[in-house]
Amino acid sequence: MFFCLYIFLEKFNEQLIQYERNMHNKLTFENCTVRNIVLLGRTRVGKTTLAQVLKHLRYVPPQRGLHIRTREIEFINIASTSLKENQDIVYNFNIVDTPGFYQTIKPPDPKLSNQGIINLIDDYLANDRTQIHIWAFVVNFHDGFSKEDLETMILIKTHYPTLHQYMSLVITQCETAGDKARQNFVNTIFDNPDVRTHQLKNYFGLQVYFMGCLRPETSIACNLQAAKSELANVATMRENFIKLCINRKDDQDYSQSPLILSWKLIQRLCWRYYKTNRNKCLLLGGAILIIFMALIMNVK
Ligand SMILES: Nc1nc2c(ncn2[C@@H]2O[C@H](COP(=O)(O)OP(=O)(O)OP(=O)(O)O)[C@@H](O)[C@H]2O)c(=O)[nH]1
Ligand SMILES: [Mg+2]
Repeated sequence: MFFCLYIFLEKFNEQLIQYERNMHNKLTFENCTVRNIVLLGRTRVGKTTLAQVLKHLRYVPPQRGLHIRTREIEFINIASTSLKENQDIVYNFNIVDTPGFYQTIKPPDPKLSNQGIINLIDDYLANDRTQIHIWAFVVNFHDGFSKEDLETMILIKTHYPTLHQYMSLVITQCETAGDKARQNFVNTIFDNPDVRTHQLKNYFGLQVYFMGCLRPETSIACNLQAAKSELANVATMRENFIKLCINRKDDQDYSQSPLILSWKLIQRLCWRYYKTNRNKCLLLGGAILIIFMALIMNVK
């Protein structure tokens, strides 16, 4: 009896599918496998360039300037079907490009403090998307490992101490660097006494990746030979990073507990209120203290 019902349902579904095909329905949707990736690091290291290269291999950034580029959290959403060989999966990458720490600005422009940037990221985690598959801490090969990079790493580790399973170190501007030079650079970072003291190597549980882009100088000079060599290197590095993203399992995501998020939100709201209503808060604090003292004296 159940078997007959099953056969009947199968046939019914088959006929409906056939009917839908004949209708030439173009408005169909696929399920997406989502990967959320957050880029962090000092200003000017190449976070935005990295996001753009993931989107478009041949991306050429503007020539290097001194001042910040990303002023608030920006989202780059990209999707592709052909990332894993022989598998028809649609991958949807949401790349979260954050403003860089230790900002350098032209004088009249407002500057975000490091704590201000942490607050922006916390707000994003609390309000938008809390499941992050990969956090990428970005450092620039060309600039070397600076004091600000080190302090940014320590700040991130102090503020998000449980991220090590989700954290990768990405070294950008490696399009012309050989394997040996890259490895030396990684050794310089991990041999740094402060990096050792703060046990930062273990914090990058997802290991080290390299990135780069077509250099603006090569593009301006229309140097085809150099462009081909840079592009080949970028393609390999980009592929390795994309493989890291797609090979994460669906349950390998970082989400802060709602309790911690709510507590951080309350702290920030109180702090904001205090900054705008300092006198009221001092009066209120004083009143609470007096009531508290009076209660203790009464109990005695
Ligand atoms: N050749 C080369 N140049 C790069 C690379 N990444 C960044 N740059 C240069 O560095 C500049 C700054 O890069 P951005 O991607 O804007 O840096 P950012 O980390 O997003 O900076 P903020 O938004 O200020 O935090 C770019 O305009 C490029 O000139 C890279 O991989 N290769
Ligand atoms: Mg940027």
